[in-house]
Order: sequence, then structure tokens, then C-alpha cells
Amino acid sequence: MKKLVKSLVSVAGFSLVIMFMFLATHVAGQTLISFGDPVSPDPVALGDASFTEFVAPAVFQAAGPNIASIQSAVTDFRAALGDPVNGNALTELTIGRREINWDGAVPTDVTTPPVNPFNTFLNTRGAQFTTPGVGLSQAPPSGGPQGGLVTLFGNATYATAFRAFSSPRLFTPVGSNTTDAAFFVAGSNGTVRAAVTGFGVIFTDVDQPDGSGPGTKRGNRGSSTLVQFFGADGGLLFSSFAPASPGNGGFSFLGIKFNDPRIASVRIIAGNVAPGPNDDDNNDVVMMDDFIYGEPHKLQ
Ligand SMILES: [Ca+2]
Ligand SMILES: [Ca+2]
Ligand SMILES: [Ca+2]
Repeated sequence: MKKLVKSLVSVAGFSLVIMFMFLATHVAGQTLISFGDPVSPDPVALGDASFTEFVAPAVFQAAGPNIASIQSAVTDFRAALGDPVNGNALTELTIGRREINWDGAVPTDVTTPPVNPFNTFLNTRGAQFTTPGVGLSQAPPSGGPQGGLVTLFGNATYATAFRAFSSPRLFTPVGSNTTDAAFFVAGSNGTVRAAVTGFGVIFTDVDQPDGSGPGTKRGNRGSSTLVQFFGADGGLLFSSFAPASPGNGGFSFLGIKFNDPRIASVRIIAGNVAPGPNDDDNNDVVMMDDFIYGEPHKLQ
């Protein structure tokens, strides 16, 4: 009997350890859990290893049918990163933030052909963008000399499916729904790696919220749009789904900020499919607008 009680206690203890592991990995925002690793029966050692490395960022998010729906979250995020906007200053500044609204260079309604890597802001604002797809383009939803997203993706519905937060242009990968951002000291032309305290992105037309699925299925997957934040060693610091706003041309914002510059790169998965098909119950096509991030500081 004693033996049975002892083994029950040990089973209960083991379950607690598993539960702590589950909580720890979820609190840490790590979606990859390795069940193959040996599980230590010592919860003290496990707790030490799991909790000390995670630093929680401040998270800013909002979604809704119009610009006003997300404006206060964007304003709060800008304030958290700090003033001023450092524009195209070709040096590392101690304070402030950088912003890219994709609307510069006259005429501003031009559709820029997809390029990879996208180095337009590499030297001037310390950010390089790449995609596993064909390239990255700036375009208005429709119109301009090249016809905007409508012509770029050959889909007339894109004229009304998406709207700009900052008019007239949006930013999008072509041939993929993934955009990677890496940070460098401004003025170094990509030669000096850097990290930022925070990074935020405005999306248009995130339809699918966390936990819902096509048709009557519910709770079978996450939101269509995900942002992952990585440190200098490539380790995942944090990841979060963007909030959704169903309908046409809605807006979503997701930004996070740490107390120190530790975000060296960001992966943005915008929508659950590469742009091209109609935006519907199965295909949640999503476009990006303003990127807002802390001043890139040289990695120490
Ligand atoms: Ca814009
Ligand atoms: Ca939609
Ligand atoms: Ca959509």
C-alpha cells in the first residue's frame, strides 16, 4: 500500500512538472515544445531554467473597420518608442524612432516592381526587407501609372479589399505571404548589425481571428497573420497573432516593445496565402502599411 501511495505521489509530481513545463513554455511564447527531451523530476531546477530567460515586452494591439479603430494604439506605441521620428538621419541616434509609410518619392502612386532584397530603406532607416517569394513592392490598392495591387496581382477585387492607413501606398511580398526584416545601423549601408527596442506593423484586411476556421469548424487554428520577433542569436523572443477585423479594408495593428534593444529581426506572415486569389472564407489575403520601430542600435 505504501508503495502504491508513493508511486501515486510520484505520478502526481510528474504531472505537475509537465504542467509547469506547459505553462512555462506558453508564458515564454515559445510555440515549439520538445517532448523528446528528458524530463527532470526536479521542479526547482526546471523552473529556474524556464522562467529566467523570458522577458515580457509591452504589447500594443487593436483592430477595427477604420483608421480611428487603431489610431490610439498606434499613438501609444509611438509614445512608448519615443520622439522624435529620426527620418533619414545617416547615423545612429540615441533616442527616437524610425517609421516607413511606403508613401515617399514623387509620384507616390507608382507601383514599384518587386525586388529582393528590398534595400530602399537599408541605409537611410536601418532596415532591410527580404521574402522567400519573388520580391517586395510598394503599391496603392489601385490606380497610379501601373495600376497598383490590382495590376500587380491581376485581381480587380483588390481595389476595395484593401485600404491604406497612410495614403496612398501599401507594402507587400509577391509570390509569398512572408516578409523578413533585419536591422542595421543607419548610414552603415547594411554593414553594422543593429537591434531595436520595439517594432510594430499596421495591416489592412486581417479577416481571420485566432481560433476560428472556415465553415462551421471552430478552434482549429490561429489567426491568419503572425509576427515573430528574434534576438541577435536568432532565438525567438516573442510571437503574436495580429487581431482581426472582418469585412473589406479593415485595419489591424500589432506592436511590441522591450526596455532594451534586443529585436534584431522580425518575420511577418501576412495572411494565410500569398496575394493573388480573392479574399474569401478560405483565403485571407492581407497587406501591410506603416512599419514603426525604435532607433536601430549597434549590437554590442
Ligand atoms: Ca502608406
Ligand atoms: Ca476581407
Ligand atoms: Ca483578408
